[in-house]
Amino acid sequence: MPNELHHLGRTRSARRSSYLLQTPDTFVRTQIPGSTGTSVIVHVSPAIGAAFTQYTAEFEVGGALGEAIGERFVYVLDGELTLETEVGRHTLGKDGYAFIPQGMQHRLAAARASRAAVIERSYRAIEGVSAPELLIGREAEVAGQPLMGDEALMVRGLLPDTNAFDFAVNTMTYLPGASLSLVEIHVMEHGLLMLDGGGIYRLDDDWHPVTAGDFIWMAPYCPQWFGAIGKSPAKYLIYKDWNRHPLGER
Ligand code: UGY
Ligand code: MN
Repeated sequence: MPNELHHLGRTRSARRSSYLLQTPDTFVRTQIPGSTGTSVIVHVSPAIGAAFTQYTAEFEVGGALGEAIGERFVYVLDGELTLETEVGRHTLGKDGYAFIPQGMQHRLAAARASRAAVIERSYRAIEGVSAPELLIGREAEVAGQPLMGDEALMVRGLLPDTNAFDFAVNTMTYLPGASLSLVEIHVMEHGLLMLDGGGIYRLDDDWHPVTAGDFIWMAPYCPQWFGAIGKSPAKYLIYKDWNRHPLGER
């Protein structure tokens, strides 16, 4: 879509070796095999060096997403999706989510026009630990925990923090003026979708204004910090690889 920011080739999007900031004016839609009536915006994939893929799926009425290659996490941004698996049928409304284990046959279909954040990766099994099972939830029903005791920054862990899971997906909600208490530098990579509000994201040695709708990929060890600005809370959905030995395959 034409956008004023594009006048003379300007955009807030930025691609550096340790991160990608992708703003909606630069989103390009494509299709993936097995899907019908559904476009995807692939935000990150192994093509950029990530060990996972994250995309936004935009479903027309009756649109559907086919099988996943690995394990799949789906978070409904708008609309309503029906998830059919061998063990039953579930309806996911806005803020509803599902974890679908690797190898589980399923179909995700839209009863009305819908959008969802989708994360997929190859599962890293641990000997002696049972693989995770299908999980359905609603973000609003997950209890928030203050990050390092900061009541102005609430974290909701959407998946259980057990060794069965090899990744975490959390929401983080910042009251206006709240910020991370440190510049984090860690081995885990992130896929981050801004859901509400905005602020300033420090990525590596750069500071970027960010707002709802933006996507960020942070490579392992990318220095990162966020401060919320504005009169309403800032909230993002964030993926990280988790609970695995660093010497294993990524
Ligand atoms: O979980 C995290 O690493 C999170 N605190 N990182 C972030 O918000 N950039
Ligand atoms: Mn982090």
